[in-house]
Amino acid sequence: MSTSWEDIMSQKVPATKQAEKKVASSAVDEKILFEMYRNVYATRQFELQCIELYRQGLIRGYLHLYLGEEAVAAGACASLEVDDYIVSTHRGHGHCISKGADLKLMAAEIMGKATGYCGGRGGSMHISSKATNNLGANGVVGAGIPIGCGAAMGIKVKGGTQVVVVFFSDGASNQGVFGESLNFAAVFKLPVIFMLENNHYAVSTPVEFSTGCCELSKIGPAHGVPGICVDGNDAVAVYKETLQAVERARSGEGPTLIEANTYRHGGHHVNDPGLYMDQDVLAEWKGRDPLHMLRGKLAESIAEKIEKQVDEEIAVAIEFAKNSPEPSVEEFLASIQE
Ligand SMILES: Cc1ncc(C[n+]2csc(CCOP(=O)(O)OP(=O)(O)O)c2C)c(N)n1
Ligand SMILES: [Mg+2]
Repeated sequence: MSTSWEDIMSQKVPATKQAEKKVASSAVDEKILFEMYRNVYATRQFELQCIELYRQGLIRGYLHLYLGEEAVAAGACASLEVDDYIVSTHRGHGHCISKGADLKLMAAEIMGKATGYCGGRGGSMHISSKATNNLGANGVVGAGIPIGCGAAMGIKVKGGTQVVVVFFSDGASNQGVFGESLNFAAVFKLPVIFMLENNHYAVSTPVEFSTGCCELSKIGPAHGVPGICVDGNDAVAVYKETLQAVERARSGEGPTLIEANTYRHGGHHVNDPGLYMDQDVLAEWKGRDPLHMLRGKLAESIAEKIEKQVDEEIAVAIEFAKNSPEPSVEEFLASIQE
């Protein structure tokens, strides 16, 4: 690679030019590769730190980890412009980070501090951010799917050019609202991409135990929505497929369903040891770790620079969160009266 990490990341390319460049080249631009690796690595390290904070009692409530699935969010978000929208899930840290979240505000929110994205009142499962057009995580399985369609309808009504990526998993695909949303999006040719993160489990239930048609991408065509299946552990593959779907949506051709096949690296949440998971299958998936797969595409020196920068950013974010105040009762009462 001829150019350095700093050279590439300091280039200021207007958003429209970036879009042209992404579509024009079939080989993945270095800047996109670096951005994806930054986000995969940041999500991995951020969550490993969150586990430590949880064990110290500094994070309360549920903590659903995205470990093993990081390439889906990183690949999908790399195909988006800053003003495109995403809708996240209860397993949403990777979505937030890949859409450009400020790690300080994320850490503070997860630790329930007043300086967090939602004033510390939402925690891990409810982060949203106007600054990055992240319409938010959702504790209700499947509820983000129609929210994404609503946002896409809003864009269409206003004559905008943005698109919406809705993240959800295999369990959510069995909610009735998924079929309704596919149909609605197809009828109105909405600029929405349904990103189905098939991690093969809904809590402890394997997808084969709950689903008649386990080739989940096939659910799309039944509703008039193209369905594509991609290796969700390969960030580059996810990026390329999403980019095509984004172009389709922007040009008014309507929605796409992408089934990204991936696997959790552990149980459903931080306190679930996941002993019901077949340990041989888990080992196979870990052997195809999305972080290692992407790192292998980068020069060692560049990967190390990205990692050093991210490690420092995470350390600063956690210090910020630890030193931030708890939300006050007065502020809380004032906000609900607004
Ligand atoms: C409507 C609803 N039903 C049940 C639950 C309890 N619940 C929380 S997460 C989860 C599993 C979701 O599985 P999936 O959609 O595959 O997402 P994943 O955890 O794999 O990311 C369930 C059943 C819920 N939060 N909302
Ligand atoms: Mg699942």
